[in-house]
This record gives sequence, structure tokens and C-alpha cells, in this order.
Amino acid sequence: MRTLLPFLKPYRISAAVALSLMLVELVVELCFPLLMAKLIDGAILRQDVGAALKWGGVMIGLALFGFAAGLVNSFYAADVAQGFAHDMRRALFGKLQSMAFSDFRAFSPSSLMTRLTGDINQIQNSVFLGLRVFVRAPLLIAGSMIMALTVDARLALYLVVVTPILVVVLGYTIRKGFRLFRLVQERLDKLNGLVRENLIGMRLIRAYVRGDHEKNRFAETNGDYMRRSTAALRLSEMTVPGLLLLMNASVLLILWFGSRSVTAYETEVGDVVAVLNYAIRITGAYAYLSMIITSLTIARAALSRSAEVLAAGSNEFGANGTAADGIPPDRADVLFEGVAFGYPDSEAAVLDGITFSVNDGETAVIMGATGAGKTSLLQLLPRLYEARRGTVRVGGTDIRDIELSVLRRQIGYVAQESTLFAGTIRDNLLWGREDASMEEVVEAAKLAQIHETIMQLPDAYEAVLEQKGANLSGGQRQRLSIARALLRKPKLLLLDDCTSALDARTESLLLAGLKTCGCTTLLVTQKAQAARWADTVLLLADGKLLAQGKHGELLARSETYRFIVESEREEAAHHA
Ligand code: M5T
Ligand code: MG
Repeated sequence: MRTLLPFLKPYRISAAVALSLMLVELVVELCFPLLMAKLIDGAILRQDVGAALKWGGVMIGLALFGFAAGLVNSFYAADVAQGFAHDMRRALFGKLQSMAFSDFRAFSPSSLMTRLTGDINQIQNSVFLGLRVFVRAPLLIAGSMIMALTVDARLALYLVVVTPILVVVLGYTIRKGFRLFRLVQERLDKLNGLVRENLIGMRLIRAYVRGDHEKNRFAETNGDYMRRSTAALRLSEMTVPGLLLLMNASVLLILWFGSRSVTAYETEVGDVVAVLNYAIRITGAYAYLSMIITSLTIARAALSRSAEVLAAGSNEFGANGTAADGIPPDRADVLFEGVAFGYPDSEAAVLDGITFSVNDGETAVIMGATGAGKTSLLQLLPRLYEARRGTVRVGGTDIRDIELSVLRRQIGYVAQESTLFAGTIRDNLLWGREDASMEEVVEAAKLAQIHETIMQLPDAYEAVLEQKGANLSGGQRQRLSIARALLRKPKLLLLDDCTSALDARTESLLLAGLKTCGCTTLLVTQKAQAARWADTVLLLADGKLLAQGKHGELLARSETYRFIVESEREEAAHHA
């Protein structure tokens, strides 16, 4: 409820209108059995046509009035539900953008997909139902009970007696249902995750002829989802008939004792009919209530999942920027001092005791076996993750003192796996810096050695890329990502193994181009060729810095480095 209310607040007027119209409908409904009693006792039994016409007319008029109120209530309720769901989706999406990256990583993508779409739809449905009928049902039950008591207290007693039992049963259903439906939603996350993985990995699945295996995996998850849903639904399916049984028993009692007191001239027929009528309405309300409760428990589970996303801190590590200008204009040297790091979800140290420096405008190549911690090291600079110990300085300033967005704007980061978006090549490049001119775009593309490739495409810079740039080669995607980073004119350029798919000639052209851009560059690579050209080389092994120095120095000093370079040379000779 605490999550829900702020979102409903902007719609409180519409919601109030809907609720008051609902009350109108309710009053009309409650008056009906009374009028019926009047019609029976005052007109039909006395065979008074005038009175019959009068009461009949009142009833028809009221029915039409109630209908109109219900209709308008529907409009308002739909309005509130739609607007509210729209706002809530926006808030969740906004939170995805602002929460700390490590928090974001803690949710699985498929779960977030469900939370932003299916879950919100469930809540939206319930808000609509809530304004339409959910509040009305308990009121109708209570109102009918009171009315029945005023009509004939003795007969109505049979209705009152069963109430506590019904309330307990419904309460139990709600609590148990909540737990069951949360499990259902978790299964749905899993199902969505599997579908997503398959859609992304279809190329591999075909090439490995793993379609049947994937079908089996899907069948298992799908079956699991079905079983969980059935179990959850069974609970409410069992509640409804039980409630109806109890209610019908009290209807029978009213009929039995009602007819006896009518024959004994203690009660009028109309009163018995009225009490019966209230009893039937109450029965209907209970049946309805237990059905909406299903929808409500699903929504409650969904809401708790939305709340989890909204509860994530919205300030990445707190915006504690004292160095407003970020990296000073004339120096972007990088300094790591005794840095240790590990991922939030595990104790294991990924980096330990890392100390090195890279001078302003120079290029450092980071080498090391796979899993050595190269990517992790780069991610610390734009503060995608925080170091556990030690400090990272850029231009002499501790990066924790720089406002996050300022810091990140001065960094060009090319991830190990290139990510492009649906849209034209130009859009994708401008994504790096929106206000760049076309000349700057072309300049960046030339520097990244991708300009000529782009010009060969039918639409050149206007060529349309599919989602994730699926219609480009791996090397083309890498160079586009580099161009996008260069367009930012960053002070610090971080390249994570993004020359892996380039041939030797293109790579050396690219590296030569990078020298001219004047930014401090950290380049992760597996190739000794790049190391030869770098100002300094960092050799990582198992999260520790094994050695740092120029290519020549390391060749003389480090046996591991010699081994890497020699094995590469042997390989080249082998291919020649
Ligand atoms: C270093 C672990 C990984 C490895 C170590 C990205 C990532 C890594 N790890 C996590 O636990 N969670 C993560 O999100 O950290 O990994 P790395 O820094 O990615 O290594 P690398 O870049 O040197 O390797 P490679 O293969 O890219 O050359 O133990 O399990
Ligand atoms: Mg890596």
C-alpha cells in the first residue's frame, strides 16, 4: 500500500469520483429489496394497481440511475488505472537508469522485463477492479446485513452467524495466496529468461543442433510454471464453492423459518422476500469477492516485486562531488594506489594490491591471461563498481570526489562486448555525444578505421542497424563502438579488448590514430604487437600486478612476459 499510494495520488480526484459513484450504485442496490417488499406487501398482495405502478416506476427509475452511475464509474476507474500504470512503468524504468550498477546487476534481465510489463498490468487490473467492485463487495455485504437486520432481525440472524467463518476463510486465502503467487511469478521470470536466452542464442542453438535439448528445457520450466499456477489457483477455486455452500445453507434456513413465521402471521411475505433478497446479494458479493481476491493477491505479489525495484538506492554511490569540474583540463594521468576489488555478490578478491600510474596522454596496454581481472580493473574507472580498498586517482583527484555524471562524461568506454542500438549508424555514433557535428562524426569514424567501410554501405551513415547491430560483422561493431567513444573527445579512453576481431594492419592503423587523439588510454589486449607500441605495459595475473614497464624492459625483466611474446611469435611463424 505504501508503494501504491504515491502513484495514486495524482489521480485522487478521479478515484474519488469513481468511489462516490460506486457508493451511489451501492445505495441503489441496497434500496432494491426494500422497494420489493413495498411492492409485494403494499401493492401486489392488496391487488392495488396504482401502488404497483408507483413502486414499479420508482424501481425502474432507480435501476436506470444505478446503471448510469456504474457506467461513469467505469470510465473514471479505467482512467485512474491506465494513468497510474503508465506512471508506475515510468518510475520503474527511471529507477533502472538511476540505481547503482551493481544493484541493477542483482536483478536478472528477464525478471525486470516481467516486473515492468506483466506485473504492472496485474496491478493495473486490480486498481480498476478495486475502484469498480472490490470496495463495493464488503460494503454491500455489511450494508445488506444491516438492512436485513432492520427488516427482520430474527431472520437476518442466520446471515450474521456465518460471517466470522467466511471472513476467516477469506483472510487465510489472501495470505496463503500471496505466497503462492509470488512463487508463480518467480517461475514466470524463469520462463521469460529461458525464452530470452533462446532468442539471443538462436544462431548457436541451430549450429549445435540443440533445438530438442532447448525444447526439453523449456518443457520443464513451462510445466513447472503450470503446476505452480494450478496450485495457486486451486486455493481460490476451493474457497468459492465453500463460501457458496455456507451462504446457501443460511438462505435455506431463512426460507424455512421465514415460511413458518409467515404461516403463523408473525412476518409479512414482503419482509421475508426482502431478507432473502439481501441474503442472495450477500452470497453474490462473497463469490465475487473471493474471485477478485485471486486477482488481488497476484497484484499484491506483483506490487511487492515493484517495490523491490523502487527500493534500490537511486544515487549511485551518492553524488558526493566536490571536484565539480571533474578531471582537470591539462592532466588526465591515472593512478591506482593499493586497490583491491571484488564483486558484491562474492567474497572472492578479483583484484588485490594494484598500484601503478599512467602519465597524461600516454597509452597503457593491459595484458594478462583470461580471467586475470582486466575488465574488472577498467570498470573501476567510470565507477561502475567501487574498489574495496585503496584509491583511484585521475588527474590527481580521487575519483570518489568527482560527481559521477561529470566523471563519466569525460571517459570514453568501449566494453569487451560491443553494444549497439537499433537505428542508423549516425544515431549510434551520436549516442556517444548528441551535440557532435557531422564533421566530428566522420573524423571519429576515420580515426576508428571504420569510415571507409561505412561509405561502402548503400546508405552510408544513414544505414540502418538492427537491434544490437546484428547486421554488422564483429570487427565492424567493435570499430563503431570505438568511434562512438572517440566522438566524446574523452580525456580518458578505456578500450576493453575491442581490437580482438581486427586484422593486424587495421589494428596498427587504429593504434596509430589513437596516438593523435591526445587522451590517456588504457587498452586491454592479448596481442604483443600493441604492447610494442604502448608507452607502458601492465601485466596482470590472478588479480595482481605482475610487472609494469616498457615492452623492452618487460622482455628483459619478466619471464612470463617473454613467454607470452614468444608464444605469439611462434604462432605467427607457424601461420606464415
Ligand atoms: C576477473 C569474476 C570472473 C573472474 C574475475 C565481469 C565479472 C567478472 N567476475 C565476476 O565475478 N563478476 C563479473 O561481473 O572476476 O574477471 P575479468 O575482470 O572479467 O577478467 P578479464 O577481463 O581479465 O578476462 P578476459 O577473459 O576478458 O580476458 O574470475 O569470474
Ligand atoms: Mg575481460
